Amino acid sequence: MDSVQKLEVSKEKVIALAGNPNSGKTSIFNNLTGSRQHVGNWPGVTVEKKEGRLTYQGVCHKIIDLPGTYSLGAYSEDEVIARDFILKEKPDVIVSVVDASNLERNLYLTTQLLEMGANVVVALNMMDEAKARGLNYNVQKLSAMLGVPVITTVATKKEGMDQLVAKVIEAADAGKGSLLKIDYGNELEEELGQLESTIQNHGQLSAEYPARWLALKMLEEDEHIHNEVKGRAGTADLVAQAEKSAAHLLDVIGEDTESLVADRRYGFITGVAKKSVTKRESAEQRLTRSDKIDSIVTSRFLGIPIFLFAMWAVFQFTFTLGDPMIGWVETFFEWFGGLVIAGLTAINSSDLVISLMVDGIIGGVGSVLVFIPNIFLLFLAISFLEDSGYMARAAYVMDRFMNSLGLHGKAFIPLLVGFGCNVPAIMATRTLENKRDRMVTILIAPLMSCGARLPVYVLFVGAFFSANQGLVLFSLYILGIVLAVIMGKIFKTFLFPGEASPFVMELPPYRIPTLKGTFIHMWERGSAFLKKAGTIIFSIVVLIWVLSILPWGVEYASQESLVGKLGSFVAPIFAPAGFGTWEAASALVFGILAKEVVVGTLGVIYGVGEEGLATAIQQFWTPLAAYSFMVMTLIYIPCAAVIGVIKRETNSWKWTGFAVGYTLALGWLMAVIIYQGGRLLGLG
Ligand code: BGO
Repeated sequence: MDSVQKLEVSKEKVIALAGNPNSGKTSIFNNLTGSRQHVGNWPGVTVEKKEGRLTYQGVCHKIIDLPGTYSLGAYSEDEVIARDFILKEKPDVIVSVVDASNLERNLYLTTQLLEMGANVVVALNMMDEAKARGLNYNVQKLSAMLGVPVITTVATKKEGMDQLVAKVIEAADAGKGSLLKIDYGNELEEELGQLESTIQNHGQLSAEYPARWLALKMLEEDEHIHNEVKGRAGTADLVAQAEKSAAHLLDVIGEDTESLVADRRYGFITGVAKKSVTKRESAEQRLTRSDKIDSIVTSRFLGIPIFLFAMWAVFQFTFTLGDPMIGWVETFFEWFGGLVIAGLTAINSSDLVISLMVDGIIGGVGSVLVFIPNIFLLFLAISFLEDSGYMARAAYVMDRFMNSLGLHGKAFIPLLVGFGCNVPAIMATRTLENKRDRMVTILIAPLMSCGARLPVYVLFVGAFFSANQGLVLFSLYILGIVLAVIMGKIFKTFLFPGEASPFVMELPPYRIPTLKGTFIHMWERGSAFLKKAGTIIFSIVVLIWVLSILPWGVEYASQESLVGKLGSFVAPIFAPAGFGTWEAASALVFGILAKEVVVGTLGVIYGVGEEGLATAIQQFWTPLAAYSFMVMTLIYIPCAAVIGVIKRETNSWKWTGFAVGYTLALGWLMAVIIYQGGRLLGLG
């Protein structure tokens, strides 16, 4: 008997109850412990500490009632007690008592527990109240999104108690919980990642605290944690790094990290609530400002039209403001070209050097740089939409649409990133846990029209479709999205079948973006293009120039030059698509190195001259052929950097080769269909 009792005592698990005041925590505590309660104080303070015992299948467990709190910051004694107990005593299970009639407010504490990596079981209490208020729960979804068991209870009627106890013991036996990772946005995540690695180098700290949680608290400048870390030996580097990061974030975001974290956490919670609870509308139900806007922006019928309108408005903005700026940059390069010729002639430079400078470098790099204003304006508009909170809604709307096709909705976030550049888009697929969903998204991401394709569009749209610039550009971006969805469906059905895993789309509250923040985000994206123009594109146009003057003695950039011969060899393939000239073919071949180079190559071959590149291409393309050429540029073979990142992320040459092959075939097919179809309709 004695030995049995000893065995039972050694198995005793510690179960803590956490929850907001009035969530029904005491009622659940009483139900679980019956009369076996002990009331005392938490050490060193006058806050009441209640402990009790629960016997389940002959095994006794200790139940601790934590003080009722809304959060686990360090603002009140109650919060500090609850937090310290979780961190230091590491209870086997925490029952997060949630008032189901007030899910969003209550989940704030739950998400904090999950971010600490606690082993949580949610008691979704007051289900009777929730029902009376017309709330309908999808408990399975809620549980899948939080990644922990959720048991519905009505504590006053002892409903759900047996299931709760069984689940709690099961969780206690299973051991550690899973760590919830809320996405705190690029800037914060970057700083968080760096701080996390530094923490991991401090063995003692990372053994005591979850590294990501500690990093977050340090960035939030949580005084309690700050002092705790500061008090340890050898943490000066960590403290200094955290202070520097927090100051940097304050500068970039324009608000303190704590508010940003709270916003994002509520964004996550709003996403969870939106998917797991439906409300029977009642007139008194108060809608917050964001809810009111969302009721229109994410509505079933208006969501997609509003998204399309927003995209159209972005392109209209890009052109209306960008057009005059192109003129200024062109004038600058004409002037600069003239200056270089005059300078080089004055110092008796050879014709070859003048040609390299004027035809090669200024013609090639200059013809790409001309479109920098459009690229920056596009990124300005996208940054504005992102910072305002709209992009998250666009992803939410598309999530529903993608889900209806059996695709993973979260895939749309990386795809939206692809509007800037496909490289980070493919890297962003790491947020998809399921390998199959991830592969599908990697394969379709290159179909999203990145900023590097923009110079090609702006050149051709300006030359051939001046009356409907925004609309034509819009059609190309939409074509990219539509093809991505169609190909995604095909890949998902035939190559990577399987159920989509559940996920939460964060919906942060709407806000008016700050001018500084929007410009910083625009600069972060746009400056990469400037850098690229000065390095990669510069090198490639010099290479193309060399190929244009060889073999020695040939007429510059003629069909007999090496570039001409290469283009002529490939050109027949493109004849059915309407652009079977050697110039177009070599532009596409070199465009594989970087998409802007399509324009750069044309710049080198035609020269920017006095009449400009746009006038030059008007002689060789018809509007229909120009459109099919733009479609080809959009779809065919991802650029070298994207091919590289696909290889790295898929770790497979087979799938990298597949991405190259299918985009080439699809691009060619679409261009031919558009060109031949257009001709049949008498368009060219
Ligand atoms: C009073 N359903 C309903 N409807 N009520 C519940 C439930 C539930 O599932 N669970 C708890 N309550 P605590 P904290 C009260 O005390 O356990 C009720 O702070 C009253 N008291 O009965 O104390 C519970 O420990 C007079 O209500 O929560 C209690 O987390 C009139 O929610 C309240 C009406 O529960 C808070 C209610 C004198």
